[in-house]
Amino acid sequence: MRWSGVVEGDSAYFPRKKLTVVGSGNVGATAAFLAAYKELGNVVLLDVIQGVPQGKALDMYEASPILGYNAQVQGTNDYADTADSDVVIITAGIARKPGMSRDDLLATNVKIVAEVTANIVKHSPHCIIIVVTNPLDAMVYTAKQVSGFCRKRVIGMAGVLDSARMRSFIAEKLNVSISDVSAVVLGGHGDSMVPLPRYATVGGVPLTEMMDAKSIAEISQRTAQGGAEIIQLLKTGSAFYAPGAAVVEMAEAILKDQNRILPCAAWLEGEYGITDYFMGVPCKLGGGGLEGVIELDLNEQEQAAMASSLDAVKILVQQVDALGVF
Ligand code: A3D
Repeated sequence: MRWSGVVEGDSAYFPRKKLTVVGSGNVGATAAFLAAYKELGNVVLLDVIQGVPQGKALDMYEASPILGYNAQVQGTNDYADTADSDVVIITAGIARKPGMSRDDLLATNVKIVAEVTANIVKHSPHCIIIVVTNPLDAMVYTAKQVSGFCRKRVIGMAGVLDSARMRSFIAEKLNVSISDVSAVVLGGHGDSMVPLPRYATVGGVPLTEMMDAKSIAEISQRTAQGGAEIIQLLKTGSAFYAPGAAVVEMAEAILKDQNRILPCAAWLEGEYGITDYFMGVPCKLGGGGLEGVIELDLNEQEQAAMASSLDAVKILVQQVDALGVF
């Protein structure tokens, strides 16, 4: 039998999209696996630790005949292998342990994210970067400053996760399918995040008509503490299944040009009265990355919550600037 496959250079050759995940720890490996499983493209998993990204990538590739996905998964310690990625997800850094706030990670992770971003930009000058490393609002700012990319190409993952937590708590409480629950969480990705129950719906019906105010307040509070709740249980690390799924939802929206409306940390240029800070807001994500920001009408209480969340973000940014890393 003879077979002649289509090779590079043929007019019919359509290379797959390329997704790099930096950091092959809990979040990075989960994201890489989900991205491969969803066939978003070929996946490169990079870490500073020798052997771990290679081992995890090989393990994922060996799962592909069972799960039936067509994606190459490559583990590496060399940024040359990430060249010409369409999307790069940054999860490199240290994670929270019990008793630590997200902000405690700042000094260590700024240096890591700055170094990672410089390497990414060198090898994939046209990529779109999605940052996951905490404290998220400070790290996505670091990636934007170091890359010099416009706001369309540097986005932070937080709102998709926080909203998913809120959606799951609502669905659990009302005993309805999570498919019918939509919710949005805005603001920074810290204790001052801003769940917006007024904009949550269940099967199109406003949540405020489906649930009493006390239960809604409890769910909003649990959402804001969602990361800490998992850390208390795990003791040695922080959440990774939902964060991995959340960042892959964003990557999919970009790689498949889906024009999804998802809450993300976006660099604001006047929206919500905020300029030159990242804040969690409803975004349109498509092939160009951040393709738009939706400005919701906020009531006085919601505006005050956004203002105090912005104050928390500003403190983080000041701390980053004071380190003088870039
Ligand atoms: P972990 O399992 O420790 O993995 C981090 C990985 O980064 C490790 O494998 C490290 O070896 C690697 N790493 C460290 N320095 C570098 C470097 N310079 N270059 C490449 N790789 C490096 O942590 P994790 O996966 O649980 O969490 C990763 C980050 O995501 C942490 O900062 C978490 O706090 C953060 N996180 C954010 C969210 C958000 O919602 C924003 C959710 C969950 C985790």
